[in-house]
Amino acid sequence: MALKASTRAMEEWEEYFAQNPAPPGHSHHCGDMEAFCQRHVGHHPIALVTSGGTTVPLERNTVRFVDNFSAGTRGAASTEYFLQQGYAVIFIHATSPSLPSCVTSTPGSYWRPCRRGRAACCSSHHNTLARCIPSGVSTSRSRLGRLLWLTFTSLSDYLWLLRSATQCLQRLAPKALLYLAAAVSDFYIPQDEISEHKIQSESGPLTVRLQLVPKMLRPLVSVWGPELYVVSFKLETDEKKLIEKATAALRKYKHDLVIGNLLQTRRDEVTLVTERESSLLRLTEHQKAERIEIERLIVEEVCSRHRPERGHAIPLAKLC
Ligand code: 9Z3
Repeated sequence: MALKASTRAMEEWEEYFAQNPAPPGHSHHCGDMEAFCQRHVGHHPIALVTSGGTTVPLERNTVRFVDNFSAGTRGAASTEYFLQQGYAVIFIHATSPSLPSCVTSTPGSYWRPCRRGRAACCSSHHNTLARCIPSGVSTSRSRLGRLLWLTFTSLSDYLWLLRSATQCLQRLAPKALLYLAAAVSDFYIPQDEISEHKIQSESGPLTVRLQLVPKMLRPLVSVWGPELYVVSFKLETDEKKLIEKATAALRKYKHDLVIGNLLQTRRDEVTLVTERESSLLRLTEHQKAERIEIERLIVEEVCSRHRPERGHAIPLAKLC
């Protein structure tokens, strides 16, 4: 019997990956993630933490780009608290092209102090200065051995890493979770519309038409990592929209938890939205005086809900 060729139309997210090639060094990053997961399987639960804002280039030889706001604090601080909770962490974070590169002749990675009394992680391997992470970070060997950090700049770099990391962690389910704190662009310029060279100002004011990025949470939950515990963040600036939008995201993508936050108050309070309830997590005045970070409360809450030692219950909706 002759095999019938597949006539299935490509999903939008598949087209995105077909049109936007993997960034240089991607297979190397995949190898790092595979090795990291192999090392920790059976010993530690693993969290993937994404952090920082993606950029969308306006030119292929990029001089200008559109950025998503994020200082990277949520992801960096949360990483530290996941480590404290005994998780191994793949920390995927934005690197700013404006930061100086951190070149060291010493192989491997190390910690060193940087601005604002915080500590920065540097890696000769990735040759970049990473985002700051909270002071008090342990330099103990065991903790560093539980951290793998990889960097991205553009939206496309981020999505390639996200997909590969999710597929890698799926093999460790239910002992792995995704904690998606990166601020990811909803808009981009497709490859066939992007200017090759620097856009010239002689032609007058610039009009840019950005297309919608396919919603990647959909394949992430249903195809790449169906058995993973998935936490996404919803960022709004209008208080009236927050819960409604967070609930809508949860219903649409059928993952485990949406953490809603307002740009203005994100350091002090967040709302946890699940299928069953929504609950406010807010720092008390006493906690603020004690300099307790909201990320500590968030991560403790996420870990108690994930409960990797028992395996989290997969919502029925995910299995349908
Ligand atoms: C967040 O909401 C993060 O909590 C923040 C953290 C970016 C506000 P900072 O880095 O701030 O500490 O300065 N991330 C937003 C994730 C995101 O882009 N979500 C999408 C959306 O809101 C849906 S997946 O539409």
